[in-house]
Amino acid sequence: MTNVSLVDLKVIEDARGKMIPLEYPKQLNFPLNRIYYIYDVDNNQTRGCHSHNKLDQLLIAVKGEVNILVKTPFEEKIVKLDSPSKGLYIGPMIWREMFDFSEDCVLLVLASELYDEKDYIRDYREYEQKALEYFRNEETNND
Ligand code: T46
Repeated sequence: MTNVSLVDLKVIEDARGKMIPLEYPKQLNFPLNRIYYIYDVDNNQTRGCHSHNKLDQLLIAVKGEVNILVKTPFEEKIVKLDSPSKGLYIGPMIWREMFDFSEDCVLLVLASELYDEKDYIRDYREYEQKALEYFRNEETNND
C-alpha cells in the first residue's frame, strides 16, 4: 500500500536479552524529531481518526498489542502490531485509526516533525478530497 509498510526491525540478542536500535538512515527512513507514546487506553477506545499532510511516522507496540486501520480512498487494511520487533511506517496522506488496545499496550511513535496541529486533517471528507489530489499527483510523478 502506498506510503504504508510493515517493517521487521532487526533484533540484537544475546544471553542478556534483546535490543532494537533505530538509527537514521539505517533502520529509519526519515530523520527523527519527536517521539511520543500512548498507553493505558481502554479496549473500547479508538484513537487517531485523522491523516497528516506531511508527517512520516513509525509505530511500534513495544508492549502488548493494538490494531491499526490504514486507509486511502482506494484501499484499506488492518495491521496488528503485537511485537516490539514490528514497526508500521505511515507516511503522508494516510488515514489511520488505532483500536483494540490490549490493557498493557504501550504504543511508541517516532515522528519526522515536531508537533503541528496544522498538519492534521481530522475531517474524513476533507481528507478524501485532498487524498484524491495527492495520489493523482503521485501517479503522474511516477509515470
Ligand atoms: C498519530 C497517531 C498515531 C501534543 O501536544 N503533542 C504531540 O506530539 C501529540 C502527538 C499530541 N499532542 C496533543 C494534541 C491533543 O490535544 O495531545 C492531544 C492528543 O492527541 P491526538 O488526539 O491527536 O492523539 P491520537 O492518539 O488520536 O493521535 C496520535 C497523534 O496525534 C497522531 O499524529 O498519527 O497518534
